[in-house]
Amino acid sequence: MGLTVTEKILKEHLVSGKLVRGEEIGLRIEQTLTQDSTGTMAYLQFEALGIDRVRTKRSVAYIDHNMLQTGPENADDHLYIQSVAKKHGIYFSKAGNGICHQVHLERFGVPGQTLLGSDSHTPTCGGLGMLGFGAGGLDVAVAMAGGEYYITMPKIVRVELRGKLKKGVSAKDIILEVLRKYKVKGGLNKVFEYTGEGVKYLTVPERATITNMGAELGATTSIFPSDEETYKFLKAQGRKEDFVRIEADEDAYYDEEIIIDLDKLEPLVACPHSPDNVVAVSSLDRIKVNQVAIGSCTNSSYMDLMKVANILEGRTIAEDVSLVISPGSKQVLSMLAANGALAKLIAAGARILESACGPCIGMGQSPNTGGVSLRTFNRNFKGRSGTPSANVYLASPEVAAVSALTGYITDPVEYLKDVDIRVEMPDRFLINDNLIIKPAEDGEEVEVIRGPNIKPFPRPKAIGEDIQGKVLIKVGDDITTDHIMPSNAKLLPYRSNIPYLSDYCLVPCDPEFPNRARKQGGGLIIGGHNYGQGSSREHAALVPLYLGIKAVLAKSFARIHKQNLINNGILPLTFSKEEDYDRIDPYDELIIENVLTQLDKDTIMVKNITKNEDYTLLLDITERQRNILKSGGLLNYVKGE
Ligand code: MIC
Ligand code: SF4
Repeated sequence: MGLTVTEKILKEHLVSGKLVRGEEIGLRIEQTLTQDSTGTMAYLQFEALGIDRVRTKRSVAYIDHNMLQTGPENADDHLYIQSVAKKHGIYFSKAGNGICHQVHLERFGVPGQTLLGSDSHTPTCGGLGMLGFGAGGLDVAVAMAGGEYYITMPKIVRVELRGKLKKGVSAKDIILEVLRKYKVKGGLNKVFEYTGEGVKYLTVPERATITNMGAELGATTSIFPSDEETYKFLKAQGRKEDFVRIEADEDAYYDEEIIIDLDKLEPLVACPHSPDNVVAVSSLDRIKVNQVAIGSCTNSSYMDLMKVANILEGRTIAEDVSLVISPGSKQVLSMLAANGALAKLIAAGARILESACGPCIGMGQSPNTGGVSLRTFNRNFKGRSGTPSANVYLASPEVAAVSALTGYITDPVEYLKDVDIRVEMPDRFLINDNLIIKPAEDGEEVEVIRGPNIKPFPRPKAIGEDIQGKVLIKVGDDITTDHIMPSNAKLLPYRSNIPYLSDYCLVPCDPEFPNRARKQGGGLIIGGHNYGQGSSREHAALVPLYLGIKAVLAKSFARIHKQNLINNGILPLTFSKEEDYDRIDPYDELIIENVLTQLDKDTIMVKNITKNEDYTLLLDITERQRNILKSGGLLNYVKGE
């Protein structure tokens, strides 16, 4: 039996386990990336591991999230990351160089290699045939120290792309179509591998849009083959020596298969407040937009923004629309500046933001109260824009640009009939890596600079005899890490200050939660399906840990968050009978007796003291994960403490 692209790369990097669906496998990680809002914590954890030099082929620390610098905290964190990177052998991409995933695709990604990043959109590099995984900071710290990264051997979904996209329809519509079919939890423990004749018509940046937003499926990762287009892209980035061809064998086995007819695809839009709430743009009523935001790691490439410039050229945005554009990288911005496209965008009325995440993570540009914001981003969770009452829609650059002109969400196909929006892949991108700082040859002399905002992170205690506590909150399905540990312009500067963040834990679900948790001296959380979807931020586990949360009982968990809970010594338990979820109420007193003994079993007995009931919950984790829990978290486990 032949192999898929995914299996070929997994096989090359397999350190432990067998490539059998559902089994745990350990992988050798060649590259890592961090960004600043998860990076401070990841490097504090790396330091705690006591390793001098990273043991990866390439590790890069990016500054792209915390860019507003409304106080000294962000700049202090940047200095910390820059100095710690220099000391330990990590490349440092300075503020202004761009969004981690865009820059990594341009300058570092290598087909066939493995990449672990402390950001959920690390699969972006799957666009050039690299196997990228998002993970919590501690997993990335361990990988930097040379440790393997563990995943459940995923099922592999073949996404066959047939035909060719018509004008006005783009890569974003392909991933929105996959999201429409699979929904935000449909990708759990699956890799989405793209094949078919349609692949050859997609450039690497377009492929990266698709693999990037594959994160919203809850997938382990997404990947394209490495072919002529990949070669073209790497050559244009001055990196043709990084090219290797990787294609699936003819007789490769896939667990599932979907076919997307690109010729039939229409412009799509994800409606509030979930990336899988997808409908055809043409089916919408006339929805007036207040803001259009173009950028983010999903759609901020040179090709995307050139298309936007071609659409906006010689036109003016609608009177009531604010159009903000954040180019994905310094490379993109400099190329737009050099060829005059930037002037076209500005002339049409666009507000140009710096090359960073910006509005995507609520760092500025929050919409007006009750406003409609149309964004080329990947997430539209309620409140993420910084305006809880805003309605955020997600769509392609074509839909965004045309809608900015008309003032309402518009299907671009008809509008663009006579507009030439073609963009050729450049033969050579503008390469200037002067914002990428190399690490010191010998880091011993480098002093690590720690600002006053950098506080020690909480360490779990080894698990005791019993876990007893009150149910502090009961939430429904699809709770995101943005609910558990919100991020916005006011909170993001405190990513290295867990005590400060703890005042905001789960506040979007219940403003009283932090106080209650403190008053009760900790307790338990009850969740629905897909608990912890979205961001990889470990803070969504560290902050509950700080507040004394010992276990989360949910109908199901998102992959990265479940691992983050385990890494921080919190039990992720799933209901064996969903009705039990209905039986438990907030303030019920629960007890898990003899936890250490129970940890060796797949089922855990939970007693409801208040209601005098017993429930059987599943502890669906591996032997290794059980040992991590017994040690009181991953850090203790790898240090043998
Ligand atoms: C996001 O898009 O939610 C983030 C902000 O990039 C996060 C990382 C973080 O919370 O810092 C992610 O996707 O992992
Ligand atoms: Fe940044 Fe948004 Fe991408 Fe997260 S999804 S890395 S916040 S641009």
